[in-house]
Amino acid sequence: MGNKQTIFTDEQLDAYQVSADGWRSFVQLLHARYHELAPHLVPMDYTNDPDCKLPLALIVNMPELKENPFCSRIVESFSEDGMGNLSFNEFVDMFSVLSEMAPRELKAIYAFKIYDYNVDNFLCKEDLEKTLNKLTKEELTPEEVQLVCEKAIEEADLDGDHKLSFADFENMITRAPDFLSTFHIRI
Ligand SMILES: [Ca+2]
Ligand SMILES: [Ca+2]
Repeated sequence: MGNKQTIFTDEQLDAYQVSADGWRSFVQLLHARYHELAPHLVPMDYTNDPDCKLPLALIVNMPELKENPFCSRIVESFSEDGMGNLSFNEFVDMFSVLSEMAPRELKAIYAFKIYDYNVDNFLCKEDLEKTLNKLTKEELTPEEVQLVCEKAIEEADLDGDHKLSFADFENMITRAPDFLSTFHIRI
């Protein structure tokens, strides 16, 4: 089965102690899941890297993703065309990052990207408010959300510019690991 390991190189697999066999069964399992989403579109044979993509609407309906408040944004962030269509390789990348074999650092990079709604490479108060509303299923009042976000920024903002760079964000998730919890999905 052809799969370019775009996210995990052989060296990384070694470093994360994922065996070649373990990786192969993971990819096979994912291929079975990808295939069952659209049996008429997805070929069984991937030796020639077929040009096949599945739309976001099919992927976010998977039971593993359906309940995740960030499912569409997660899928979009692994989609090269930005529309949420995923090739099989992108599908593998996505579930690798979400899996428990992915290092925290890699999850953090994608979490930051997903929470950065206005794509300016910083998490500002508005980004965090949207994120927290989704994480807490809008159970907090707007005042509570505002307060929590202000406090989170105040505590994690190492350079004092009132927004979180990636370095600040890493500082935040060591204090508030819930911000990464939604990026653990077992397939
Ligand atoms: Ca932002
Ligand atoms: Ca900052």
